Amino acid sequence: MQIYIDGEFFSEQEAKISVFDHGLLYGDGVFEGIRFYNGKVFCCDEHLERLYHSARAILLEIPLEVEELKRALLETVQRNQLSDGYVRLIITRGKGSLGLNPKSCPKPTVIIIVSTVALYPKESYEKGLVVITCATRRVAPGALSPMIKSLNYLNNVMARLEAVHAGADEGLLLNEQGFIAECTADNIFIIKKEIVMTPPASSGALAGISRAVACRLALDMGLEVKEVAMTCYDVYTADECFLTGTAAEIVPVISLDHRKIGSGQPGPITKELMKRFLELTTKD
Ligand code: PXG
Repeated sequence: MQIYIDGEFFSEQEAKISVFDHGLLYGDGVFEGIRFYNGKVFCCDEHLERLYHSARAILLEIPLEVEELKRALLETVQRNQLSDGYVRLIITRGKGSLGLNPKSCPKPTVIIIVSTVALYPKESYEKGLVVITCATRRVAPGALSPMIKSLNYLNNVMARLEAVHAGADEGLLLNEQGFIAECTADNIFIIKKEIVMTPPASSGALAGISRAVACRLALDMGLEVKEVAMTCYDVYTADECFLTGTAAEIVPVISLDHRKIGSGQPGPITKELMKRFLELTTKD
């Protein structure tokens, strides 16, 4: 593996950053998880735009113009000679002193890692996921905006642990008001009477890039698509449910809190969306 750090390439063994990097010390930084299919980076411009917005929101100036960063990303992908995989683009606050003031960090660290992608097992796509509602609430927008894809994932990690301990495949996070925000690294959708619905960003959801793709595909199918604040009741009584995310793509959900959703099998609209998503990522 060839890993990019601040303009240079290193082997996996040689790729190292300082223990004084505030990305490590404070989770001070932002990232993107991006896929490439057949050597082509999927939704590259959308991911870069979100990265620059996340950085701007935390007053972190990425030391490269967007086109320069894009070139570095494409070069890292090419050097790794994988046709399908995953890119982790990370910008940390950089090396500083102990003490959380970012002013002690003169230069952000730019890291690009290319790897094979760890997906849900194939059977999850055929059988669907078992999801539980977590007691851990999604971090409140007033504490840290869930729109920022930051290096602070402890909230999500705690929720994922709850799901693991419960023997579930994924965990659903509610916001402080009890409305559904998202899963630990995926957005959630339900379908009811052929209307495709997903929580708005204001409920605590990340503006997912796969979420936007799924909305577009649903519109192409002639379906109505709505952003609506929803509670667990809406999922329990939905006809279908699925998750979207860069790693997961589109994956069906068959139960929430041990209650069957719809027929308890991946639904027909979900399956059609999965098929169309696959077409999108396999076309050249
Ligand atoms: N919500 C959260 C909290 C996420 O972290 C999504 C929704 C889906 O967004 P996209 O833009 O991917 O459709 C995410 C995405 C990883 C990893 O390595 C995490 C994500 C994406 C890729 C890799 O854990 N999270």
